[in-house]
Amino acid sequence: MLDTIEKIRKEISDWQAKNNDELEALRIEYLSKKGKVSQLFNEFRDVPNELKREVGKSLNELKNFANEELNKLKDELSTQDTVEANNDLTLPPKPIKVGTRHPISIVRNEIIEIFNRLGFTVSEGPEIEDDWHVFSALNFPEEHPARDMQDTFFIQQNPDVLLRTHTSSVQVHEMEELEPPIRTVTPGRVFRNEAISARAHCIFHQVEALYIDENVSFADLKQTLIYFVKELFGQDVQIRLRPSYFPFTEPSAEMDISCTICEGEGCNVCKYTGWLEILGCGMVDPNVLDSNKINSKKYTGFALGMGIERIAMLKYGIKDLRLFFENDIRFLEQFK
Ligand code: 2NL
Repeated sequence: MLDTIEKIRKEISDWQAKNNDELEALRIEYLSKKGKVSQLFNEFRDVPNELKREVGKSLNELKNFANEELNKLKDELSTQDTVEANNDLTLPPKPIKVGTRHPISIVRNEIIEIFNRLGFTVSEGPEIEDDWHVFSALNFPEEHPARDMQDTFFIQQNPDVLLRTHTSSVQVHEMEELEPPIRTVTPGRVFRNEAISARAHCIFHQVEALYIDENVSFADLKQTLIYFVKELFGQDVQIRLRPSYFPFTEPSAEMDISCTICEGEGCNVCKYTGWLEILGCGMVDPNVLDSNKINSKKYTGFALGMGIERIAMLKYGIKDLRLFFENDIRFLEQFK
């Protein structure tokens, strides 16, 4: 009996199968009810008692070995299958999972395109700046609170190296390099030393627009604003301007649009006022023009700036600004 077991074990180690049919034939020949291995189990009854232990053990090992070899061959055949399948150029391709645009990029691109249509060209500049481009050239007095360490990120060793707090610094570069007429739109990342919450982040995104030429008036600003919001939020949207203050514009205003959620009826998004604050704007302060060697007797200009996160929150009904920075695929996939 032990000899037969050894003989069959040798046969099994020589097993080969070119396809599943051959594999199945082997299984039937050895492991089916009437197969060679099962047959040995039947003969086990006649083994003398004193040998039963040893033979039984070998028999079990043989059966396990046969099953292992069978599985091994099965695995080999299935990898062969996939190799052959991959070589079949007529098969349809596996779909490639593509990403989606970030909502901030979508809104930024929409805003830029609207200003492009009005003849504004995109300008970009450094995120690491000096005091002149962020504050002094923009008419911020020496003691202005925005210069405070509390609001602005400075480099410890050198207070003249800081992260820009607004994209106006890029427009200072533009004024340095270009002669009017200047018509530029500036998207970019900005940095403020703020505690992170649902409504504020230390990193966020702005778009600013600047137009300098002879005879640019507040009426030009207003017409630009009306065109802009109607393109972005729809033709039915209303605007209102409230007087405001910025160091770099005079006069300055903040612009509200009629609430896109309740259309002015009053809801919790507009805090029952019917209006949503969208952007700040104004006529470029003559001091800013003169600081940048643009003759303020000859030229005037308007400028405006907005936070992209805020616009995206209103457009998509997003309640927590931190979602923009987490890059959770389940959030990002919703914007196509
Ligand atoms: C806001 C308000 C504003 C500007 C940005 C600007 C730039 C230059 C000269 C004058 Cl170079 N003004 N930019 C003007 C008014 C408002 O932004 O609330 N931004 C989020």
